[in-house]
Amino acid sequence: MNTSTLIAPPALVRRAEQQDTQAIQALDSAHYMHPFTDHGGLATRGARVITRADNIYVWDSEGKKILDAMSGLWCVNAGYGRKELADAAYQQMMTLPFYNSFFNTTNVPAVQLAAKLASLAPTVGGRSFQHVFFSSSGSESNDTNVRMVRRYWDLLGQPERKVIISRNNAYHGSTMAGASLGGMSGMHAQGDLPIPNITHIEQPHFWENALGGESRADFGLRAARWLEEKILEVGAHKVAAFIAEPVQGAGGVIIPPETYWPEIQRIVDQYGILLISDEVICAFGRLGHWFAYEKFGYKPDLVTFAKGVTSGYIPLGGVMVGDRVAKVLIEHGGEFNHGYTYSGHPVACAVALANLELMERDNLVGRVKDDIGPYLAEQFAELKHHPLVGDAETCGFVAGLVLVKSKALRQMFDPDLSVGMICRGHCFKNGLIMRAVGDRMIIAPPLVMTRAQIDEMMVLVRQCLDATLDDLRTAGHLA
Ligand code: PXG
Repeated sequence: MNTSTLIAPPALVRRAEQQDTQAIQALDSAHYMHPFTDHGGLATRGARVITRADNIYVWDSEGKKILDAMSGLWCVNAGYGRKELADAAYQQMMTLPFYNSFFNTTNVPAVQLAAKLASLAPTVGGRSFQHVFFSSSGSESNDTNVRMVRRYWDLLGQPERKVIISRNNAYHGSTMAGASLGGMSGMHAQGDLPIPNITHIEQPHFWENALGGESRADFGLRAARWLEEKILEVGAHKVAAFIAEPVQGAGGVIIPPETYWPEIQRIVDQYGILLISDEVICAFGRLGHWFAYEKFGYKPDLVTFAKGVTSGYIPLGGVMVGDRVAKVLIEHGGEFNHGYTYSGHPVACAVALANLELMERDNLVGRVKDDIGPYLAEQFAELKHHPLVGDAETCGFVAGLVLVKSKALRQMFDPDLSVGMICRGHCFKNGLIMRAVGDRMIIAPPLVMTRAQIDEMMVLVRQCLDATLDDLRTAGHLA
């Protein structure tokens, strides 16, 4: 059947909510290959069709209202329906919808955004960020990092420094370099990854990797020293950089112990290697700071950003280039043979400027730090009393809880039971979007959320946990 005759695409865009859901699903599975999706399975199940959004809610094609506790995909920091961002895009499109930044050319929004980001990035330990390289996504930005780091060491006469160390269960994107830097075994298994000269150490995941009786502080130091062991194993003279997320996002909201980052800083300083902070999720208020390295007090050389810079309204990413790298590239580099058609896209940059202005005006970063962040932490901590919850942690406006079979024995469920997916199913049914990563349930809500909306979300979270518990008891998996 040629399903494209069912609905003409322009009509689909104009009147999505009045369309027959099944017809949209048929057209979807006939033509649209989704990211990270079992396409055969999706064709059988049919995709959920999201048609509109406002504030912290999205609606599907059946008219169901859903509280989006994942901010789209960790990105809609300013919430949905912000007219200021639509106006900025409209005005920029009418003025200059596109021009490139190659061949000695620039455009005003890109210049203004670079300067704005430089002013927002705090100087730590005398290191500042005066330069920005733009891309359109987190993955592209990490490809830029690989190119930049290797160029840096080449220019310094140390071309043998090629190895970039990352961590298992990290997420750094889905391009060849991004997926290789990432530590997702499922991604490495497809397409001969990682590419050469990328290697991984274990993640600082207290629940999974701490020894019996080990304190968080001791575990944090031990986990950081895995980096030192790897540097010595590879040979310090061959190591170019270490890349890490301040708090792992896609890996399941893994919050490192407080001792972790200071020890990582000691190690990268001792061996002179570059430090890349991948803040695609953690920057722009997510952890209560414009940039997350400030929260943990470490001193990166390069910072990856994307998502929240435009609150996801339009694709934009980039790399904040610290003085140490910028100086070498600018003063000794000549032409850097790297860049994208859409580097410094004027419309994306104009939307980012409007987004940052709005975030400043509404104090979205400050309220995560001092108001709704601490409030979410209090509410989430209460979940530790729930029989299914082994641990519940927050950091700014991300939170994760682990579903366990026995708290006393620190015993997890059999992965084949897919307990996280059972819980996620109840979330959707109850009108809540929460992600499941294995048996970790995670949230990263829009930063505009009110305390009353946090209460509303917590009611839904508890209902989903209770329903999951009922299912497990009924099926005889719990006493
Ligand atoms: N780095 C980090 C830390 C990310 O979280 C990327 C890079 C790649 O960004 P782009 O824009 O190329 O997607 C990300 C993206 C999930 C999920 O399942 C998370 C991301 C992307 C898709 C799914 O939690 N993060």
